[in-house]
Amino acid sequence: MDIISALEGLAPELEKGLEKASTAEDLESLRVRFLGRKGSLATIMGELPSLAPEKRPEAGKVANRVKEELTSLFEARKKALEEQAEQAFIAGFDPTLPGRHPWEGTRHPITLTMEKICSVFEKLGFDIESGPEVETDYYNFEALNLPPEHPARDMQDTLYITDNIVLRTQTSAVQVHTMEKRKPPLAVVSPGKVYRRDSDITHTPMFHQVEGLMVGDNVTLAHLRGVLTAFSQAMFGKETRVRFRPSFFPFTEPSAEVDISCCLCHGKGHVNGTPCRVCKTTGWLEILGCGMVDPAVFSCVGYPEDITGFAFGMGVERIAMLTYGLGDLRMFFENDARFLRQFV
Ligand code: 2NL
Repeated sequence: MDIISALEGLAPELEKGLEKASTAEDLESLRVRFLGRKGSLATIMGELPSLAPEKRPEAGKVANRVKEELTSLFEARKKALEEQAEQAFIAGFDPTLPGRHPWEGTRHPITLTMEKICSVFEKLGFDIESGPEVETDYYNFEALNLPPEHPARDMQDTLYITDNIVLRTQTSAVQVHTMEKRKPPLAVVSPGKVYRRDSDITHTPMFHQVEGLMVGDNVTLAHLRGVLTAFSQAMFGKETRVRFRPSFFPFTEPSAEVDISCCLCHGKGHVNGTPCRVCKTTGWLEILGCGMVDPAVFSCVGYPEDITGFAFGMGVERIAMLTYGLGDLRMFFENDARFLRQFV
């Protein structure tokens, strides 16, 4: 066969191949076969020197035209395949489907609990105050009636930064600052992070606390009971029973711990005949500590001798566990999104 008809045969042959090609890989292997360095066109062109010199220009022209033809056949098929793919995509695409929504995030259950506690006290007339997590020994201990040699300092395993500077072990220091700044009467709550040298399944070195303080002329134990009963029922439900049990804190006298009737067994100690796992059958749950502020604390901040007040403190993790019925403190600190997104 002569070179010219061999060249002319390439385009029809390619057309047949392209009809069967349906993927980019098919197209590429055809391109290599026809237009590649060792492809059909190149092979035929390799025969050119065997032609008589006067026939070569004619064959060269045909070769160039065929090359263009082959190229445009490729382009046309490529475009057709792309359009086909696009049609297939459009056919399988439902523009009325709702979009995929990214998770917006939720507030942490500890944050939610702290906000709930604070909002109850705000409605009772308390102001919210915050302060530094790094405190001097004076604000964290001494102003709260815990002098350097006081045995109660051993009760709190403190994280010291220097001999004189500590990570606060309770948020009471905020209230000492508040009393230095403001004259009575006042009512404040101080939510925030506190730190202790303690770490096991029921203790974390950092946890959250809300403390409160009300000071004025003739603030009595009756006010303490009224406010904390109202708080307990707003937090755990109107039916909640509240009891005050004598206790001891260095900064209050008298002192008490507040128990509420168990939110799982409603104070019965058992659920359907089985011992209650939340209150361990006692029917009661301790939720906070409180008392009448010791006059020594008032004298530290220069308040008049006859002023009275009450104070209280609670652990937010504990309140959150009771509110949401959780058994394991560590869940609050693992930041597993599957846990966290359940709280709104
Ligand atoms: C608890 C008990 C309590 C206070 C905190 C306080 C603050 C001032 C003066 C007097 Cl400025 N007292 N705070 C009083 C009694 C108890 O906390 O069990 N907390 C987790």
